[in-house]
Amino acid sequence: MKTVHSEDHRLHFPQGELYGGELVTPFERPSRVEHVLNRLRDRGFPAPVAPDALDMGPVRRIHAPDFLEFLETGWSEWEAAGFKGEMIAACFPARRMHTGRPPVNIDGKLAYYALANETAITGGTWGAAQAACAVAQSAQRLVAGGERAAFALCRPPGHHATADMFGGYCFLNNAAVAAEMFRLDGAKRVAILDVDFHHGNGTQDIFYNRGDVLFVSLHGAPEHAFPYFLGYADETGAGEGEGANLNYPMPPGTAYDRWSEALDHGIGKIRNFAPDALVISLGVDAYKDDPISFFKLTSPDFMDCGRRIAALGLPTLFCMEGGYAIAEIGVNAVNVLEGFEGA
Ligand code: OKP
Ligand code: ZN
Repeated sequence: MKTVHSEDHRLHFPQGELYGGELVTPFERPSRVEHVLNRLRDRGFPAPVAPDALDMGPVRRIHAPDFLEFLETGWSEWEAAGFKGEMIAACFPARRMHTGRPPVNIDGKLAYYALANETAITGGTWGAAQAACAVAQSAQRLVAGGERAAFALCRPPGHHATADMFGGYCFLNNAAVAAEMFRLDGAKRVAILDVDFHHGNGTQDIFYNRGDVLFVSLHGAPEHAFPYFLGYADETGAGEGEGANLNYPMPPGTAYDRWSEALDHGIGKIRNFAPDALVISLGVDAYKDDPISFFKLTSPDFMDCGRRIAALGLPTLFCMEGGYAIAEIGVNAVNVLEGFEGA
């Protein structure tokens, strides 16, 4: 399996993440990628290839023009306003305050487009987000061109990003853009399976009204886990998309016995949906020692997960999402790929 990777992910590395009332070094950091690259090399995977230039066409089908403009120009507006720190939202259009009008003031704009305030924007963020999306696009083209599977080593991740909000470490929804590209390439139906510990609220929201893209997510129950307000089992899609959204929220302490039951159930739904392509939002933060998550998967479990995904027999694009047990992220992510290939 080929990997697509860009060193431009390094452009995004804020100094601070607001966590427990402290500014800490972000959990989502560049060294995550180094560990994955090292493991790929150690396990004999082909050397990663660089992506082609980002095609904004499919990005514009997923994200709103004003949001893209904010990502592109926000940092210079922030600097021009005289702010000295990184862009961290300090307020939100919360319940009963949202009238859908983006402010002109950059501090207000930041609040408008943010869905959480752990995620800072820096001068390099837009470049890195574009590179991550280009990585997903190039890997999608490999699969659309006939490869059985490809690995998009995206950083920053994407599944929390909605059409017009960033947060949860995400800016552009890489997996959603890739899924849309499969549709543009002629796939009648596409399935997205999100195995990241966190609910893929952005991906869910983007495709919620569409029947051509099935979204299946396994995640920490929203009562207990970020993003807290979405990811319940009764969110099943709307309109044309009714029945094409499937959430498997699971409680603290969930181990592979229960998690894999949900996985098999979701895989069965994907099989019935009969998609022409499969996108995996590959987060490995369901790992037992992940510092910000509460599932109990072991490293061998990830290999088994890859095996079960392979049994679908679909052209498959893996898009990297989360995973914050830095030393183990390489083993866990590559185990999914090896399980897939060995099946
Ligand atoms: C990104 B991905 C608030 C915690 C916020 C953000 C987690 C983002 C995870 N107290 N944590 O899905 O791995
Ligand atoms: Zn996650």
